[in-house]
Amino acid sequence: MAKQSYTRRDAARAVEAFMQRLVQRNPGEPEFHQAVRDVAASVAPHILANEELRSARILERMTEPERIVIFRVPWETDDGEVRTNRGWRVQFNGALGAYKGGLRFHPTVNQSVLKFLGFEQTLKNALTGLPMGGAKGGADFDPKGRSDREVMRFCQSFMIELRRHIGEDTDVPAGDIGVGDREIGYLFGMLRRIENRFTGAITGKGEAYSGSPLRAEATGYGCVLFAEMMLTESGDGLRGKRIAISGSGNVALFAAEKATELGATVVTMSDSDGFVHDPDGFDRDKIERVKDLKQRRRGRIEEHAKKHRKATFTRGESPWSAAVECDVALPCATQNELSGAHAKRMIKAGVRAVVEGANMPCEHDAIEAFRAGRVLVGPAKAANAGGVAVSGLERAQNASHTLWDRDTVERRLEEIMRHIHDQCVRDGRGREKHVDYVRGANLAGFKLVAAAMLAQGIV
Ligand code: NDP
Ligand code: 2IT
Repeated sequence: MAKQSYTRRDAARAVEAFMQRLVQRNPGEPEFHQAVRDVAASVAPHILANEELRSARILERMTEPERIVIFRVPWETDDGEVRTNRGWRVQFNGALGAYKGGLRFHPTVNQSVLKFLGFEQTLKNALTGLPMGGAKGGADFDPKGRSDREVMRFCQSFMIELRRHIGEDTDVPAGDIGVGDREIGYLFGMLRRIENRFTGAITGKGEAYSGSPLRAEATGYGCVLFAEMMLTESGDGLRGKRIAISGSGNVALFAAEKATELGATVVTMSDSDGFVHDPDGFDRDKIERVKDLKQRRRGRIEEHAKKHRKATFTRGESPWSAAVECDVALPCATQNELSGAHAKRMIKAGVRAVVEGANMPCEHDAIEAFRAGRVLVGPAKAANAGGVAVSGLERAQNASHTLWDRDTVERRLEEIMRHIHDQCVRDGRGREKHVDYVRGANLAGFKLVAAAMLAQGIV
């Protein structure tokens, strides 16, 4: 007992010293600091107990991206005005395979955001068990309000540079916020034209041109499957539960679809304007209508409330700031959308599990509050790994010039989510029954990347 409390104090000191150096080396990158601190806190005791990891300075090396490419993206509006955006690709860690990770187009994109995402992606990809390194990229471009032609010109200009840095065995991008079917199509079209090759260097492609079945659904479906596994592990399930979801994009929509299919009631969805509360629940029909509204018509979630009598729209709030009553919360919009103060109110309102569909949606204080309140937390790098997992399967299908049927992909997705869940339980179960999925995911992912890095020497 005495030995363990000494180790814990020691670990806390080691984390502080490590973070001080990291913050100094990477000034002005709060999201990156936050993501690293979360992992460092989980893995410090393991590193302290392992001389080989310490002397190889594994955590120092793992938190330094292998490469960052920054480039100019000039393009023309429909009115003939010239615009300049900034593009990035952060190739974070290639120890486990070719770099893999999404592209985000959003005005808030900057180097800190992409480094946090690339770092998280490295551990997430490791957890899938597929041979994929971690990367992330994107641009500070806002597709909102732009015509299809403007988005196409932007994507083409972006790809003219990005193509130098990607390839099916080098780095394989996919979608993320602001990069959906339309953008992937334009990006792939330009890549194919420049390369004069039909390559698998982008995933999330349409099924009409060699994309995998179920890639669109994979992140949301995987997240809900993970939530079901977490609840089942603690003796319950999703059936009959009230689920609050934030966002109404790719992840949120398919999470809502799967949750409903498993017998839960989805009571909220949101976008950056505010949230809709529908106490009757978003059934399959309503979800299809939200899909049409947000994905095809590119409208605002508020419209849904106007069409359904009992549904209400609250501008400027989220399901979390309003502490909507629910059993399970699925934050599926963006980073740091759920604060410590929100978490405390949600606990009072009865939330029992929070499963992250978005990347790092919970602030550090929120995670701490949920932990203290014994609320189960499914961390993003485990819970939303279904998307990149099916991207990995798409890559495999493309490399073997074949396409699998939907059932095969669905079975593989379930197996991979089960594998991730079991690794989290293995490394996250303390002496009590309660599973700390945050620690479990961090530690399991870290061990996999660390082992590959150790084997490959100082590179
Ligand atoms: P989409 O662009 O399809 O949807 C994003 C949704 O979140 C929209 O409803 C959007 O509202 C809302 N949103 C975005 N930014 C903000 C913000 N700053 N404040 C409030 N709401 C916001 O993105 P995805 O669904 O693909 O991604 C959502 C999250 O899931 C991200 O964190 C992403 O990194 C993560 N993720 C995505 C994967 C994928 O396969 N796509 C895989 C794993 C994780 P609005 O319409 O108003 O912009
Ligand atoms: O955050 C993520 O895992 C993604 N945006 C998906 C990345 C991918 O390569 O499919």
